[in-house]
Amino acid sequence: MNIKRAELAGTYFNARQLPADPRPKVLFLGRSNVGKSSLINALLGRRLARTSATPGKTLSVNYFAVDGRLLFADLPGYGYARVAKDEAARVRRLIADFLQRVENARLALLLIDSRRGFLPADLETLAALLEKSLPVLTILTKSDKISLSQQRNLIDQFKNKFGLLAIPFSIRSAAGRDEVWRRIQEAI
Ligand SMILES: Nc1nc2c(ncn2[C@@H]2O[C@H](COP(=O)(O)OP(=O)(O)OP(=O)(O)O)[C@@H](O)[C@H]2O)c(=O)[nH]1
Ligand SMILES: [Mg+2]
Repeated sequence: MNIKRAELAGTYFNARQLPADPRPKVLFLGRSNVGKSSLINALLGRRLARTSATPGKTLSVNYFAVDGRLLFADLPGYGYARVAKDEAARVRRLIADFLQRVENARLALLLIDSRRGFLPADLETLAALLEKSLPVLTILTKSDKISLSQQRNLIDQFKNKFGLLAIPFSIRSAAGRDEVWRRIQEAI
C-alpha cells in the first residue's frame, strides 16, 4: 500500500461531536496498551498516532485520513484497571456511543495482546461489534513476544472458539502489515 497523504482528521471526546462523514472507516479497538495506535502508525508508515508504554494514552476517538478517502478510527483502550472509575466509564460510553453513531464502518480490527489472549472485556466488545453486524478481524499484537507455535495455537483458538480470523502482528517486523492492508482493501 503506497500512501501519499495521511493526517489527523479529528479528535472527539464525546460521540455527539462526531461529524457526519460518509467516508469508509476502519475501526481499531482493544484493551488499553494493546497496540492500537502503534498498529495505525505501522500501517501508515508514519508516526501520526501517539503511543505510550503507559496504558490509557488515547482517551479520545481520533480520525486519521488516508489519502483523503479512507478514515482510520483510533479508539481509546478499555479495561485498564488503574484508571479512575468515572474515567473508565466515560471511555466505555464513548466507545459504545461511537459504535452506535459511526457512519459507513466497513471493518473492525479487534486487537488482542498475544501474551494475554482474549479477556472478558474483549468478549463484550466483540458482542457489540457483532450486534452492529460489523466484519471483525482479530489482530494478535506484539507477536514478537511469543513463538511461532504459540501464534499458531492462538490462531486455531480464535478460529474454533469464535470463528474469527486472527493475524499475528508486530511493529518490530513487516510481518502482518501486508495482510492487514489486503483485508482492509477487500473490506472498503
Ligand atoms: N514489542 C512490541 N511492543 C509493541 C508492539 N506494538 C506496540 N507495542 C508497545 O506497546 C505500548 C502501547 O502501544 P500503543 O500503540 O500506545 O497502545 P494503545 O492500544 O494505543 O494504548 P491506549 O491508547 O492506551 O489504549 C507501546 O510501548 C508500544 O511501543 C509490538 O508489536 N511489539
Ligand atoms: Mg492509543
